[in-house]
Formats: sequence, structure tokens, C-alpha cells
Amino acid sequence: MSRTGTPTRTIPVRAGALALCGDIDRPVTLTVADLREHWEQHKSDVVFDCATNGPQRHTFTGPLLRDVVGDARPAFDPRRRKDRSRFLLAVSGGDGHHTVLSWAEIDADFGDTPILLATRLDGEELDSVGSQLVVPSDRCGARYISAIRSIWVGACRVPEEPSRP
Ligand SMILES: Nc1nc2c(c(=O)[nH]1)N[C@H]1C(S)=C(S)[C@@H](COP(=O)(O)O)O[C@H]1N2
Ligand SMILES: [Mo]
Repeated sequence: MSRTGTPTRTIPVRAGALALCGDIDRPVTLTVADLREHWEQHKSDVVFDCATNGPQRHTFTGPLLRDVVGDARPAFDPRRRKDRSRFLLAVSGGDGHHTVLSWAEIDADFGDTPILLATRLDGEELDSVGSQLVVPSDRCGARYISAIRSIWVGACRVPEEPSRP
């Protein structure tokens, strides 16, 4: 598969906005202004290592990924931990760089990681560029996807156990 072959790249989205899609009850397109105005903002001082440029230190502000995706109502039973633990999120940038997370990483009953959708980077508002994923628990920077264009949410379906002879 080409590196731009994400499941969601055909969805047209305004510059700086992201499409929240997949197995969710309320698919929506969100601007950075929406992310700033509709959810509580959290601040995060982070250091991550870039394979090309070495250690990077930044201050990000934005809502918790859990709050934003949770309000889109992923198609799991929110009372059942095992059901929630099946879900994945694929986050894609405008340049085709994309990564996956599990819902369990951000779920308060599992990893409870304060992953953000940044609206501000080092005092600069990200409205025209787009939101950036902030993964404070990661040692390296590869999942700090910038200029986010889509977040796909869905269950991981594993193949059925092969029948035995
Ligand atoms: N859209 C997009 N986001 C990206 C990348 C990329 O190639 N495309 N590279 C990642 C990598 S490898 C690193 S180390 C960080 C670098 O973040 P910085 O430029 O803000 O220091 O961005 C990440 N986010
Ligand atoms: Mo990097």
C-alpha cells in the first residue's frame, strides 16, 4: 500500500479542519476553533526525540482526544470495558503521514494517557495549519501528527480461529 493510502483520504476537508469518521454515531468536521471552543483546554509541556533533529521541547494546548472522540459516540457500549478495548483510532496528516492509537491508551480505565488535539503550539494558534496530535507518553516524535486532516475510529476485527483438521 502507498504511504498515502489511508482509509479516509478521499474525504474533502477545509484547510485547518479535520474529519472525524468511521464507526461512530456522529461523524463531524471540526475546525481548530471548534476544538478550542467546545472542549476544556489542557496544557502540556513535552520533550520528544526526532530521529533527524534530536530532542524537541514544546508547549501545546488543546482538548483531550478522549473528550472529542467520545462526544462523536464510538459504536461501542460505553459501560463495557471489553467492548471499548476493541477500538482503534487512525490519525492522518495532510501530507499522508498517519499513525494508529488504541482507544484503551486514552480510556481512563486503561492507559489514561492525556493525549491532546493541540489548538496552540508554543503560543501560536494552529487555526490555519490544523491541529497537532500530542502524545506526552511517547519518547519519540513520530506520532505527533501535524496538520491533522482525519481521525478514523473503528473496531479491530480479528480473523476467526482457523478450523482444525
Ligand atoms: N503530518 C506530519 N506530522 C508529523 C511528521 C510528518 O512527517 N508529517 N513527522 C513527525 C516526526 S518524525 C516528528 S519528530 C515531529 C516533529 O515535530 P516538530 O517539527 O514540531 O518538532 O512531527 C511528527 N509529525
Ligand atoms: Mo522525527
